[in-house]
Amino acid sequence: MLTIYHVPGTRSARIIWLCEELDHPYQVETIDFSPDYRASPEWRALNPVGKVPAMRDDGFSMFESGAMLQYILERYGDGRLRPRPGTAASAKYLQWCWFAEATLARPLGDMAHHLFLKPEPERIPAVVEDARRRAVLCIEALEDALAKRPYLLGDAFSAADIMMGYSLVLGRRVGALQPEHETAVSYLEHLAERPAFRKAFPN
Ligand SMILES: N[C@@H](CCC(=O)N[C@@H](CS)C(=O)NCC(=O)O)C(=O)O
Repeated sequence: MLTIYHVPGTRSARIIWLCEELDHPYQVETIDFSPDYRASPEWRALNPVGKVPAMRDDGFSMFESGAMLQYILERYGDGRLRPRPGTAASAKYLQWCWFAEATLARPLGDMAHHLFLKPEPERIPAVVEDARRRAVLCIEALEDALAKRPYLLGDAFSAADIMMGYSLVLGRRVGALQPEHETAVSYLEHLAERPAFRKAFPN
């Protein structure tokens, strides 16, 4: 059984969301998000840099939420939720998956670290403001792309929307996503209507 090592509200929600969309069986093991547990040899064996999530399937474990998503689609997707590899649509799909994690979530992570993850004396307000500017640039690029279509790839929901959906949940949490970002906010609200999203983010 595919096991998702989970902390509510974190990137492990992407994997629950995907499994729910695919109706693929999985089990959740909720873990302690404390820095001490994440620094433990037990957790480092699953995620060597002490981050969340990790996943186990078929006798191996892995880290990096985007890689888990691609693996699950390759192995269990039967062509669902992503365009056929090697096509122009697949290029755009990959672009948005990577953009969501590597370009948008990066400054959001910096904001999270300097707003609440680091001990208070180590937080640097200037880092938050710089990261906010970088994140807003990404949100504006996303809004341009979504101006004429409901999902990143057009009319069809894809796993790229799962990658982006979590990044926007984080963006809202750290305050980079603001009500003035009307297109991005209504895209996230639209994603949040999906039953699979509600399973991944029950609160
Ligand atoms: N690129 C990694 C990012 C993992 C990540 O930053 N996870 C967050 C929770 S969503 C975390 O563990 N943060 C704690 C930390 O960075 O110390 C992935 O997609 O799995």
